[in-house]
Amino acid sequence: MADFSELIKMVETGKVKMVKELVNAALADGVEPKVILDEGLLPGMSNIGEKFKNNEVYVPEVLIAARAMNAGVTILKPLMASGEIADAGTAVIGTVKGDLHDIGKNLVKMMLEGKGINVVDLGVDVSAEKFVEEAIANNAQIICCSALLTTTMNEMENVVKVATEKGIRENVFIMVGGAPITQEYCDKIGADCYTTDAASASDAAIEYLKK
Ligand code: B1M
Repeated sequence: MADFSELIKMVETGKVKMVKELVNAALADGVEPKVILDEGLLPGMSNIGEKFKNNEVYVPEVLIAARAMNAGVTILKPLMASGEIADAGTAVIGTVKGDLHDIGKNLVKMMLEGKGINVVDLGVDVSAEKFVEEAIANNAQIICCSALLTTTMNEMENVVKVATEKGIRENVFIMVGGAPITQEYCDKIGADCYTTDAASASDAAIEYLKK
């Protein structure tokens, strides 16, 4: 069995060049791309997620680790069958209508990808209708809404309403988060899950997909 400890460390510490070299070396040794992904790249990202959750590292460290993981994924992607690279499930993610803050949303996206979830990033200023249309178009099991403004967070309630109107409410897990969001708010609007940080969001998402 290949030893991925070095690759895991290089992802965690954001060493893009070393990650590329180690991924290429593993491929040259005949290791399956999916094994490199599951046992080298994803655990590296998962480790940094745990540290981030425990305030042992901060946003910049997560961003550089994600960049390193993506450098490895870019090498593996063309070598893997479609669906193999992120087969845990699909989530659509965005920052709600009227809101342009995307740093937290991008962190949640990276953590979800770090769990092997396929993420469709709708960007910022996303209307409730767009969240639901894209969830349907991409057969997503999860909708992730981020909001940083008290003036925009109410669009999350519309996401729940539109999902109900379009008949997908029972089949989609609606996750909400961002600085002004609370568990109480999540319950009030009838969303499924509130988490305080990106790593916890990815834990909750993968737990839901495994059920
Ligand atoms: Co603005 N901004 N901003 N801002 N901004 C805040 C949010 C604010 C609290 C600052 C303040 O007044 N103290 C305030 C909001 C007040 C309120 O509504 N209560 C504010 C304001 C008022 C504004 C403007 C209105 C300012 C103006 O123009 N007068 C304006 C609004 C523009 C708009 O969106 N329409 C504005 C603009 C901007 C910038 C463009 C300059 C910039 C955004 C750049 C960008 O995102 N690309 C900006 C920034 C950077 C901030 C602060 C300083 C930092 C936000 C941030 O990125 N934090 C912020 C003050 C602060 O928080 N100290 C502030 C880091 C990020 C990692 O945290 O996004 O909370 P966060 O994500 C966390 C969790 O919340 C969670 O995970 C992350 C951690 O792991 N999380 C989720 C997030 N989404 C989740 C989803 C989940 C689960 C967890 O499940 C789906």
